[in-house]
Formats: sequence, structure tokens, C-alpha cells
Amino acid sequence: MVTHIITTTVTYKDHIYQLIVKVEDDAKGAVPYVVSSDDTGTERNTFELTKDVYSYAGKLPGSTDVRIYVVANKDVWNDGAGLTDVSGGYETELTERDGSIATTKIWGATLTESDYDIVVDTNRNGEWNTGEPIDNEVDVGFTAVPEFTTIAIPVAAVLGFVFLMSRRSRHSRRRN
Ligand SMILES: [Ca+2]
Ligand SMILES: [Ca+2]
Ligand SMILES: [Ca+2]
Repeated sequence: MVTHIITTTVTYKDHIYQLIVKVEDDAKGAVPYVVSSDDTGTERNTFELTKDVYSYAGKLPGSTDVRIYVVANKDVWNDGAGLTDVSGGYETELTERDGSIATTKIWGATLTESDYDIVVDTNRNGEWNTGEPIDNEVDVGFTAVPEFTTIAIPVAAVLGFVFLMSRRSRHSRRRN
């Protein structure tokens, strides 16, 4: 919560009055945001390639069409940066009256292994503009990684090989 004090003077019937107006502003709540999530709206930042990517957003202009882009990760964003969607096209969503967007699928499997950001193009000009939310402006918005089985098979093979080697060396020791 941020408190603004506005002071002004008013002259009325030869008297000077000082008016002090105190305005309380929930500044934190006013910052627009977009968050990567699963289909239940739980924040998620790592997705297996076979999973769908969802996001939710808030504090956007109410009852307004906006575009949601999935783009290659960048950690330095400059006003006017062009947006190239990697998910087969951006989504156009109508915000609720309170400026929120409910959990929405933004990329259906199969994903491509890499790091990504999510950008809400509020003014629909195909560019990121100051004030438009990014997940994540200074970090990775979300990461797409190979499924468990893809990495589990090589790991299992290495473990099996180590096991065989240890048996062989024990075997040869016994023979000596
Ligand atoms: Ca980023
Ligand atoms: Ca824009
Ligand atoms: Ca995220």
C-alpha cells in the first residue's frame, strides 16, 4: 500500500484554506502479471515436452482483447522488442472486467526443449511495450525438458554397465 498526500490551497471568502488529501493506492496490486501454470492454475515453471503449457494473468485493462505470446527467453527486454510466437500462434483473449485472464492453454504438446518467456501484448501491436507483463522479465519464464523416460533409459544403461563392471572385477580378483 502506497499513500500519496496531495496538498493544495483554496481561497474562499477572503480566507485561505489548505486542503490535504490523502490517497491510498494498492501499488503492488496494480502491476500487471502473467504466470506459467498447469491446467489447474497452479504455477509451474518446468514442463515435460508431452505436457501442455497454461498461464493466467491479472491487473490488465478490463474487458479488452489482448494477445498472449510464448517467445524464446530473453532476460533483457527493451521497449518495442518484436514478439515471435513459438507455440503455433499467439492466443487472443478477452480479459475479465477486473482485468484478469483465467487459466488458459497457451501451448499444446509437443513442446520444443528450451527456455521461454510469456508476454501479454496488451495493445496488440506485436511488440513488447513497457508496462506489458512478462513471465519472466529478468529470468526464465518456463523451461521445456525431455520426459522422464528419455533421460531415465541412458541413466539405467550406465548403472547397469557399472554393475556389470563391478561383478567382473570381483570375479577376476577371485581367480587371482
Ligand atoms: Ca526471461
Ligand atoms: Ca505491445
Ligand atoms: Ca513462470
